[in-house]
Amino acid sequence: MAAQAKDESAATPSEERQEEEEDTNIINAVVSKLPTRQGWSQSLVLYKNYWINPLFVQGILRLHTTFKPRHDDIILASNPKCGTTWMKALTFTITNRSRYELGNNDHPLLSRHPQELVPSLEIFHRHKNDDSLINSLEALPSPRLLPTHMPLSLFPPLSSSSIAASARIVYVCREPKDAFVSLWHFVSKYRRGGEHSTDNLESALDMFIQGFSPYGPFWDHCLEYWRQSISSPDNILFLKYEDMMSEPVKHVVRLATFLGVPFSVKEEEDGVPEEVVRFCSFDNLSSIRVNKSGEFVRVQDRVVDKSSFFRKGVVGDWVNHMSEEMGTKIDRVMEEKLKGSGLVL
Ligand code: PAP
Repeated sequence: MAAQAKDESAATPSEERQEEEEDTNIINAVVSKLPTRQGWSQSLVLYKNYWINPLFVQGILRLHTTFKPRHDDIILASNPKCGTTWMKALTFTITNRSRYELGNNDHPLLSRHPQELVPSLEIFHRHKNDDSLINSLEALPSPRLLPTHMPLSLFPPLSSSSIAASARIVYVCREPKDAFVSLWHFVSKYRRGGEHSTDNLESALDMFIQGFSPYGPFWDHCLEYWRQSISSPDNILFLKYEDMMSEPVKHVVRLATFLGVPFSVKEEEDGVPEEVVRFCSFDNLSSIRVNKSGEFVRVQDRVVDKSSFFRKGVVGDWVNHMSEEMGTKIDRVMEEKLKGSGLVL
C-alpha cells in the first residue's frame, strides 16, 4: 500500500517539467534583481556579498535544489587563479594512484586536460534540463573530486547539515598580487565572448582592491574558509600556493593523509610522493600535448586556449607587471581586511 501511495504521489514527466520551469523562473527573477556591475570582461552581479557571473549565481541556486552530496565528497575550493588546475591534477593523481599507476602511458592526465578530467561544480550553471551534465556528476565514482570557486557561505544548506559540514574541503589560497596578475592575464586572453575590455591593468587593480573581481572580495573568500579551517581542521585543509611550491613533497603527503589515502611506508621509500610532485609539476603538465593546444568554450561563449591555464606558474611574478606602488595598494587592503584573523597572505 505504502509503495502504491508513493507511486501515486510521484510527479509525472510533465509535472516535473513544469516544476523545473517554475524553478528556472524563480531563479531568473532572483538574479535579475541583483545589483550589476561591468568589468573583468563580463557583467558581475552582487549576490550575498560576492561578485559573481550571473550564470554562476543561477548555477549556485540550482545546486541548492539539484545537488545530491555524498558523505565522502572532496571539495576543491579556491579563489580564481590560485592553483585549481594544479590541485585537480594532484588530487586526481593521489586518489587514483592504485588504479592508474604513475609512469604508465594510460594515465588519464596524459590524454585529458585537468579542467576536463575533474569537472567543476560550476557546470550546474547550465539549465536543469541539461541532464547529461547533472548525470555526469552523479556518475562519478566515490570519492568525487568537486572543484569550485564558490564561497563557503554559498554552499547549499541541506536540512540540518550542509555540504560544507559533511564533505572534506581542500582550500588553496594564493598571494593576492600574484593571483591578481594571473587573473588579469587570463581575462585578457579571452578570444571571444568578452563584453568589456580589461586591457588596463591599473583599472583592473582598482576594481580588485574595491573587492570587485570574479568571486570577490578576494579577502572575504579566503577568510571564510580560513575561519572554518580553524574551527573544523578535520573538515578543511587550508593550503597556500607558495607553501606548496616551496615544499611540494611535504604538502603532497599532507594532502594524501587528509584525503584518507595516506602513502604507505613502502610508497614513501619508493619515492611515490616525489613522483606525484614531478608528474603534476607545472613543467610536466604544461608540456603534455593535450594541455598545449585546443580551446575550451566556456560560459557566454567565451573561448580560452587550454594552454592559458598554464601561464608561468611561479611565485612573485607580480613584480614583472606592477610597480611597487601598485603592489603596496593590494598589500594595504589585505592587511586591513585580514587584521586580527591570524591569516597572512
Ligand atoms: P582557474 O581559477 O581558472 O581554475 P587556476 O588553475 O586556479 O585557474 O590558476 C592558474 C594559475 O596556476 C596560473 O598561474 P600564473 O598565471 O601565475 O602562471 C598557472 O600557471 C598556475 N598553474 C597551473 N598549473 C600549475 C602547476 N602544475 N603548478 C604550479 N602552478 C600551476
